[in-house]
Amino acid sequence: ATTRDVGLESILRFPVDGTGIAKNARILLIDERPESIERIQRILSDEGMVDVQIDPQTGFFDAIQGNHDCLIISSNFSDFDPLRICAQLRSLDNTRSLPIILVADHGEETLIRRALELGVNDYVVRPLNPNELLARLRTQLRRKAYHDGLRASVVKTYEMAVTDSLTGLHNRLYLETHLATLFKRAVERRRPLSILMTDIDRFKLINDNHGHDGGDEVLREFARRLRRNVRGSDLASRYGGEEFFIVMPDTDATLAAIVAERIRREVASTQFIINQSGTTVPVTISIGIASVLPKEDSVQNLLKRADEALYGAKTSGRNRVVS
Ligand code: GH3
Ligand code: MG
Ligand code: MG
Ligand code: MG
Repeated sequence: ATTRDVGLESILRFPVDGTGIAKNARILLIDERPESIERIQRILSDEGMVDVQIDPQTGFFDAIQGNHDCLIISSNFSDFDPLRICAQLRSLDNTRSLPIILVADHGEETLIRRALELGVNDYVVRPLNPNELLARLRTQLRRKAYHDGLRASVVKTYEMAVTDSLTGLHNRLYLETHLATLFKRAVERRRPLSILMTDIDRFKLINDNHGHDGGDEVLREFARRLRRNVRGSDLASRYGGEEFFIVMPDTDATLAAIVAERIRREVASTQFIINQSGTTVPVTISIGIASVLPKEDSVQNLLKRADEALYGAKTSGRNRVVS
């Protein structure tokens, strides 16, 4: 299946009807009147966990922790406008999609209209009808669950789109997007930046001798070694086939050559073990380095120089680093 299929499939599978409501919903109730709190708690006793805050400020800070599935808030407090909280919650990333249900008193039409304009999702009017409150709450919980599922699915689809499925490294799409950003930043800040273009030597022979699966295992093991040898701030990616790319911010040509040589030696000095058969495979790599020059004009030039350096490493005998 393609990345697109999988993303779409998980969106379609997500329950949108009434059957998928979690019984463990976490509801936040902000209300200061004891008899109202007690009534709402009784109505919700089967729906999940209800956290109660009687002070609106404290309730606000509780809400922005992002741990709740719905906020139920009373329309009146002795000296506080609850709509201020609602407006703030709508402006914060963590709570932008938190469902809010307002519990209003009879005759508060103006306040209800203001609340809905601010993005409060729904309201109920006292005296509370238990079935109505439950129905409105469940609608909001369902909407929240759907929204959360959709967001998780979008994140997952994105991650798949920028990850190489064989090695788990970033892929070419990710590299090309982020290299442009890192390059621009380096030039603007006059910071060094180097890239390593890495290609496994005679990889066709490895495939020929150990099969395509054996070749795949070599690629995976190479990716693991690569990861071990770069910093968290470096961007390691599989560019395609048996070509890998490492982008190293804040790294000048001298340091890049040291890192490249360390990787080359680590690959050449310890044979790769192909798990299934226990066969050992000697592997060597060639690396071309390019570093951003003062007044570097484009990513394309940088890539071109790395490619030329790699070509130089290949033609001068392989298993070497060329700058
Ligand atoms: P050189 O030293 O000049 O780089 O020689 P080479 O054999 O590595 O050169 P070439 O780039 O021509 O061959 C790369 C081979 O990698 C060809 C292709 O069949 C193989 N290959 C590409 N992608 C994969 C993959 O995902 N898995 C495996 N096992 N092989 C792959
Ligand atoms: Mg080649
Ligand atoms: Mg090769
Ligand atoms: Mg190649």
